[in-house]
Amino acid sequence: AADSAPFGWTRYYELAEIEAWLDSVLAAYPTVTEEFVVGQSYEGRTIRGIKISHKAGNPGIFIESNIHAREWITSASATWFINELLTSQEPAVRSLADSYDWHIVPVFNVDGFAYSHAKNRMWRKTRQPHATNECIGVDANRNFDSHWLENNGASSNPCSETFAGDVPGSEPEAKALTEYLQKIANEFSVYISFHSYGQYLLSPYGHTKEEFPDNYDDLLQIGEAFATAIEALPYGTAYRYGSTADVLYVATGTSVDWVYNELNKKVAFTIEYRDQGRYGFLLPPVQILPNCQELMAGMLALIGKTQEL
Ligand code: ING
Ligand code: ZN
Repeated sequence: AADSAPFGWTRYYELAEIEAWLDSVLAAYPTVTEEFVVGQSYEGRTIRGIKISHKAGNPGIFIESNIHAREWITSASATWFINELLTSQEPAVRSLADSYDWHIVPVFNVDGFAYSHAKNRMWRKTRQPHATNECIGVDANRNFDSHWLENNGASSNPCSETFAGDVPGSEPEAKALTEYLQKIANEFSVYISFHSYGQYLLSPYGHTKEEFPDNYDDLLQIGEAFATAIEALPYGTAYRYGSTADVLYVATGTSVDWVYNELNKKVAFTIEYRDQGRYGFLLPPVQILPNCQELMAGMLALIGKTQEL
C-alpha cells in the first residue's frame, strides 16, 4: 500500500518488517485476504498466517515457511508468492490464485527467526530452554508426532541441531501447528514446507528409506514436472526429487510426514531452495528474485501435475 514502508525482494527483512508488510497486505486486499493465527510461540509471539481466497469452496493449499530460523530465503519467497497471488496479471498465476484457497504462514518459527536476526545468524531451532540442560531449543521439524525419534532420524541430545525434544509436541509452535492443521484439515489437500538449501523437492517418507508411500509414483511424477519447469528457466537451476529419506537423509517427526501420515494428505512436499552450498543459508539477496521465479515455475508445474493425476 502507498502509505506503508517500502517492501520488496532485494534484501531480507526482520520479523517486524514482515509483519508490518502483512498488515498492509491485509488492509489493501480486505475482500480476498483474511488473517489466521496458528498460535503463540514460546516467547509469546503470535504465529500469523494469511488466507487468500478469491472464490468460496476452492481446494486448499497450506504453505509452512521458515520452520528453521536461519533459512531466510523461505520467508522471502513466501511473501513474494503472497504478493504474486494478489497482484500478478499473468494468466497462469491468476488461475492459481483464483482456483485455490491459499493458507500461508511466512514465518513459522518466529522466536528463532527473531534470534537469527538479533544474535545468531545460523540459529535453526526454537528458543525454549531445556529443563535440565544448558542448551536451548528443539528442531521444530523433528518435534511432530509421527515416527518421533525413530531410526536415528533425530537426536535425543538437547545440544544437537536436530534435537527432537523430550516428547513430541514439546514445542508450543509444533503443538500449535498440529492443532491448527487438525482443525482445518478439511480445508486443504496439498501441504508444502519451505526450507533451504540444496535444491530438492522432497516427498514422504522422511522416517524410512525401506518403504515408500502408496502414491510414490505420483509424487515422483510431480517431482519431475517441478524440476523440469525450473530447469527450463534461463538460470538452468537443477532440482533433484524423491523421498526425503532416499535422496537426502532419514528425518523423523517432520511436519510433512506428520501431515501425510496423520492427516492423510497425499500431496505433501518439502522444497529445499537454492543453492547447493556455495552460500548455503546465506543466499545473497540478489538471488531472492531468481529463486522466487523458480518457485512460481515449480509451483505451477506441481499443481498442474497434481490436477492431472
Ligand atoms: N532440511 C530439512 C530438515 O529438516 C527435511 C530436510 C525436510 C527432512 C522435511 C524431512 C522433512 O533437516 C533442512 N535444510 O532443514
Ligand atoms: Zn530447514
